[in-house]
Amino acid sequence: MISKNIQELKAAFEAELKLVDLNASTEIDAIRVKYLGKKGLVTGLLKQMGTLSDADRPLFGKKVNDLKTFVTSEIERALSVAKEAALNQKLESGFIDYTLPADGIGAGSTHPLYDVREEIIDFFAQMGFEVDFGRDIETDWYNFEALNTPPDHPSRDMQDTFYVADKVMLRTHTSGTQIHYMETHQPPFRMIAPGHVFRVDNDATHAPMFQQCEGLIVDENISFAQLKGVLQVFMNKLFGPHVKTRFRPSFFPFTEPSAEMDVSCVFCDGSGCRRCKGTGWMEIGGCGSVDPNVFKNCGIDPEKYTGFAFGFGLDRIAMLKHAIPEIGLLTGNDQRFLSQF
Ligand code: FA5
Repeated sequence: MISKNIQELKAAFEAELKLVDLNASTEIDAIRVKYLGKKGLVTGLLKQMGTLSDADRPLFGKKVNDLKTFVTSEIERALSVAKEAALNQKLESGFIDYTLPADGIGAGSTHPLYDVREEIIDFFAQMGFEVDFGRDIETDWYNFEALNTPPDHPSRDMQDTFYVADKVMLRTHTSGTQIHYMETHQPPFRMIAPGHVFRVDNDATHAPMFQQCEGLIVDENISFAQLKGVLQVFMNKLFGPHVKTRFRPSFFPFTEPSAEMDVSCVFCDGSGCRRCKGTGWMEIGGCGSVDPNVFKNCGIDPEKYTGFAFGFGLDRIAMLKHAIPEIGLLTGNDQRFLSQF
């Protein structure tokens, strides 16, 4: 009889659980309370123990405990199904659980070219230079003609140009920004112009797109000696107090006299190594005293004013600072390379 009660209760529980909405954990919990609660039906069976003979009691006790274990595990199973269904429903409706641990994302860092540019801007801003970023696309006038480079001038071959239209090009150097600046400012002034430049050029140390920084000072009695002084202090700031500079005579149509500036090799301290091809020196940029024709093209009196200009490659500086063997690494966006900085 008692055994029959237990079996009926088990069947009733199973029937009830079958009918319950498995998405509704509150309904499942209500069944738990109904059967396993303090006043629940399974607990109630145990209270009948007192009415049984000593002989029947152990078997009855075991059967009630088996039923309790069965009901408990079925309730737990139903609750976990309900929990998963609820989570799926939330995910399908676009729910995002912000409390879940996230995938690790490494902290980024500034790009070495950006760092070099900021260092240059900081240095010259402290010396009173204004910053003009210029424009990536120039006309023939700003990129060449106003810089004393007429159409048939042989020096145009020094910089292979990407044209976007007739007499319109991606600038081949930042020197054109000098012209824009001189057209709109009267001396005395000092300015720098960092920015991207473009040339048909590609090997380990030359890229088709790279960055330059132009510099220009115009005032009365500006001399080449001052140019050398400024660039020497600048190189010491970039590469350290032991670095020396050297000015080799060169040619640019917009400066006279002109020079290429080298720094003593930062890898071998000037004694000669593989990177400086045994010379002990590395080229950084060009410079010179502003050609009077350039002043005339911009409406500045060359009898009254003199000036100096320089332009160097930021990629080259970053390569020297960080011993980067290939210029392409700087713009390749390879995470393994960038994460070193
Ligand atoms: C010029 O571009 C002149 N406008 C510099 C100048 C400015 C001279 C003002 C006088 C007065 P040059 O072509 O040498 O000069 O380039 C200057 C620097 O840009 C080079 O020393 C080098 O550091 C860098 N450079 C030139 N071509 C490339 C290239 N393809 N890839 C990376 N860097 C380059």
